Amino acid sequence: MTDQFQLTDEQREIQDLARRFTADRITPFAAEWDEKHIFPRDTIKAAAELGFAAIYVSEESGGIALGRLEAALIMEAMAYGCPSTSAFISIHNMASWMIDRYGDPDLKARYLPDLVTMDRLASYCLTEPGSGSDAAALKTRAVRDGDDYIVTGSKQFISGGGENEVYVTMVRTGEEGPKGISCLVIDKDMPGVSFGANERKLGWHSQPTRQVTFDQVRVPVANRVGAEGEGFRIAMTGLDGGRLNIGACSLGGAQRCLDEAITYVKDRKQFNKAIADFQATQFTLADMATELEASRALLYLAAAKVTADAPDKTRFAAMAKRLATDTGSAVVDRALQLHGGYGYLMDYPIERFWRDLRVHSILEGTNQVMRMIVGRDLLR
Ligand code: FAD
Ligand code: 2MC
Repeated sequence: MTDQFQLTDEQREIQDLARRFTADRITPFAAEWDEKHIFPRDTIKAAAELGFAAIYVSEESGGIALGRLEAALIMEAMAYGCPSTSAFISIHNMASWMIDRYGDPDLKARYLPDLVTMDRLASYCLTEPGSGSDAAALKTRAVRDGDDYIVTGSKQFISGGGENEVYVTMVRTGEEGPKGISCLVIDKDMPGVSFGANERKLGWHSQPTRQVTFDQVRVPVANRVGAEGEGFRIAMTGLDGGRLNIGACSLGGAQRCLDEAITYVKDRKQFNKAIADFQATQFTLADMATELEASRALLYLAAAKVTADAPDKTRFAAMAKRLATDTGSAVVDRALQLHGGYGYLMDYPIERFWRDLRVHSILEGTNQVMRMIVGRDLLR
């Protein structure tokens, strides 16, 4: 056995830091955020004080310049308390990294200082009402007018919509398809930006989701991230990391429910025995733990590949997201079953995790799209 399969001391320290933050600032409050639909802006800002707003943003830009495995460890730890809040912080990280990685020095200087501290929060805007999985079919148009673009169109399902100050937005500046797409940073307070109602959702209650509409919004050309026509590639490289984090959020949520189930079955008695004494219960727990560890191992490997910019990183990120999110939901579902009727009540945390994790198989690319990415790469 070599150190290849162990976390380093530094990685363990980061994991411990994120776990302590979660135990103090997230876990005790997450049920109330969910029930009352509270957006915990103060807690999110406190995460930034630990560097968690800019985990893989460079040090020159004020980030902590860690790798994707470290990011996954942080997301997994925070999701143990609240997957929705952890995923929200992940999206901010993804958008900030896109500006740092592809933006020019002026753009970085104007946006990143406030993003790394979370004085301003960032959304990622790709999906539109008519284009979800087929993201390259997006229609929001940006027409050049002197030193500005005039942006018109709508983005659907935007996490943080209406609340966040910065919108990293994919727009059409050229031909149909992926090559006609560019990436612009749009501010909440630019004239012509408006928001739909907060969507009423099954889970992810600790953060708002809204449609964002651009009505002839004048955006400086200086707010473009990368060159014209590079927006789709930039959006996709952002998602390589985002998908790892969403998978990590499922792992953290599922681990919490497994731990809750272990405690519960030792305590709960039926037929004059703890239900933990039934072999059916033990086999269920064994499968939950095994499948979770297997998903975790693949996700950590995929994270290492994204950090290393390996040629197969996109395929591995897609495989890991697909497996971790499907497995996470299956583990939580079995934890709910082991709690019997009590698992269905809001008095226990399981139903919240069940609702929160469900969307991870849909967003940041559905799990069918993940299979499409993997299948295409295998057949290339
Ligand atoms: P569709 O693309 O219409 O898909 C419907 C079904 O058809 C799915 O099962 C899909 O897998 C299947 N399907 C489609 N094409 C194929 C195919 N070729 N082969 C097989 N099956 C296929 N987007 C953002 O840009 N930013 C955000 O911040 C954001 N946050 C979100 C938050 C929430 C709570 C939700 C629910 C969504 C969010 N999204 C966001 C949007 C999300 O990424 C999309 O919902 C997702 O990509 C799927 O798009 P769609 O909903 O239009 O479904
Ligand atoms: N990294 C770098 N480049 C990439 C890439 C990646 N991961 N993926 C694609 N590209 C490039 C690709 O190489 C190609 O460039 P070129 O022609 O120069 O080779 C170009 O982008 C177009 O790629 P495809 O030909 O694969 O494009 P296609 O339109 O067939 O489909 C697909 C791509 C289905 C993978 C993409 O549309 C997709 O990921 N759809 C799902 C949308 C999604 O994930 N939405 C998430 C929204 S965010 C969210 O939900 C949040 C909660 C924040």
